[in-house]
Amino acid sequence: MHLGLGAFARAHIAAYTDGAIAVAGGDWRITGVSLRGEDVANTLNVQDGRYTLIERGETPTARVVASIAGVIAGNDLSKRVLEAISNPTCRIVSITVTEKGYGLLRSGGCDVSHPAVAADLLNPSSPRGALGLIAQGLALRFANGLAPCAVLCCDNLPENGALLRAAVIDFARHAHGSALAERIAAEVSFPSTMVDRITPAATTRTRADAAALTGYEDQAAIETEPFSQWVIEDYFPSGRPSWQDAGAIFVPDVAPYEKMKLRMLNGSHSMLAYAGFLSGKTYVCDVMADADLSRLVRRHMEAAAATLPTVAMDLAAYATSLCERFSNPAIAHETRQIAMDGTQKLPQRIFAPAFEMLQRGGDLAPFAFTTAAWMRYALGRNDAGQSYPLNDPREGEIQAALASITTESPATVFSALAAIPDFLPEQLAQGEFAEATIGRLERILGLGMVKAIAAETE
Ligand code: CS2
Repeated sequence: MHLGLGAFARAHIAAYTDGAIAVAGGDWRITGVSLRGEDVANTLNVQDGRYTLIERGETPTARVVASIAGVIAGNDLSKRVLEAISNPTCRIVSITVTEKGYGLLRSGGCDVSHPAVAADLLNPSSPRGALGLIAQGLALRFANGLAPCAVLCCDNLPENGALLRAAVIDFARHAHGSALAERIAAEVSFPSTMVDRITPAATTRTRADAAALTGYEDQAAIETEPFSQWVIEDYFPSGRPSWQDAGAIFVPDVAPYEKMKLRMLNGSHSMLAYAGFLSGKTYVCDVMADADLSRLVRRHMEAAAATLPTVAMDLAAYATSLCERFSNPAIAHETRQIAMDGTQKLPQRIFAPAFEMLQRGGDLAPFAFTTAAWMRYALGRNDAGQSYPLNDPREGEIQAALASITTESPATVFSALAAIPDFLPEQLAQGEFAEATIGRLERILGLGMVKAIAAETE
C-alpha cells in the first residue's frame, strides 16, 4: 500500500517496484491511496493503474509502469484502506505526503493541532489522514493475528524512518492508548530511506509527448529525469520486492546519505528557487544558465558539503553531477514549485547545516543568503511589485508576522519572521547569523534581487 500517490511516488517507488517485478517476479503490486482528491484515482483506475513515465534525457524515452494495482480515493477511502492494510497480502505501507503532510514532527512526535491529525483523533476508527490510517491499520492487523508490516517513509526528511515512527507511536498513544503504541514500538519496522528523482509537475506537453512516444493517449502520464537514486535500510520483516534489481541500494544506516542529499541537493534547490524566482527565472535550467546564479549554486553545495560527515561518496563529484542534473534543458522544473512550503523545508535544508557551521566558526554566507532570499520571498511581491501566492501551510502565520511590522526594514522583517515558533533556531535568530542575514536582506531590498545576486558573488 502506498499513501500519497503523487507524481514523485509514481516516478520513484512505483518505477523501482515495476523494475523489481520485471527482473525477479512476485506480485508486489501497489495499492495506491490518494489522500487529496480523486483525480489521480480517476485517471489511473480506468487504465488498470498503468501510466506512461517519460524520462527526459537528451532524447525523451517513455516506458509504461504497471506496478500500481489500483488507486483508492473518495468517500469510502478509510474503510477500503483499512481493509487492505489489515489483509495478509499487505506487507509494506509506504508513504510520500511531502514535508507538510504528516502532522508531525516538529515536536518529535505528532502535531495534534495539524488538521488531519486533529480530525483523526476525534474519530480514530475511521481515519482519513496518513498517521490515523497507519495506526488503525496496524491495530487491525494485530487484532487479526497478522504479522506487522513495514512502514516506509519516502519523504525528504532527515532520518525519515525514525521521524515517522515517533509520529505514528505518538498518534497511536493519543488515539488508541499505550498498549497499541507499545506494540508498534516493539514490532513494527520503520526503515529510513533517501529518495531522489527530480520530478516536475506534469503539463499538457507531458501528455502530448506521451501520445507521440507511445501512440496512446494517457491522462496519467508523468515526466521525470533519467537519474534516480534510492538508498534504503533493509528492515522488512514481512518481505519486500527485490528493489536492488532495479538499482536501489541497501545500507545499514541511511542517515549520512539523507543528510548529503538534503543539504547539497535540496538546500541548493531552495536557494536557487527563491533567488531564481525573484530574479525572473522560471525554470531551474534558466538559473543554471546564469553565470552569477550558477556560481551561487556551486558555492552553496560546497558550504553544505563542508557540514557533512565523510560518507563513501565523493562529494565534489556529487556536486558536479547535481549541477549537470539541474542544468538539464529538457526538464522544465519551475522555481516556484520548489519555493513552495518553505517553512517545512528550510529547517532541515538550511538551518541545521547553518547551525553546525556557526558552532564551528565557518562561513555562514551561503546559508544567510538563502534565509534572506526566503524572507524576501515571504513578502509576497517581487521587485516589480507583482504579487504571487506563497503556497506555504504556515502562510497565515507569515502574513500575521509581517502585518505586525510598523516600519518595514531588513531588521524588522528578519525579527518578525524569526519569531515564528519552531522555525528558525534561537541560536540563529541572534548574533552572527542574524547579522549576516539582515545584511543580505538589506542588499536584496535595496538593490533588487538581480543586483544582490551579483553582489553576493563578488
Ligand atoms: C525539491 C525536491 O521541490 C523541492 O523542494 O527540492 O522536490 C527535489 O526535486 C527532489 O527532492 C529531488 O529528489
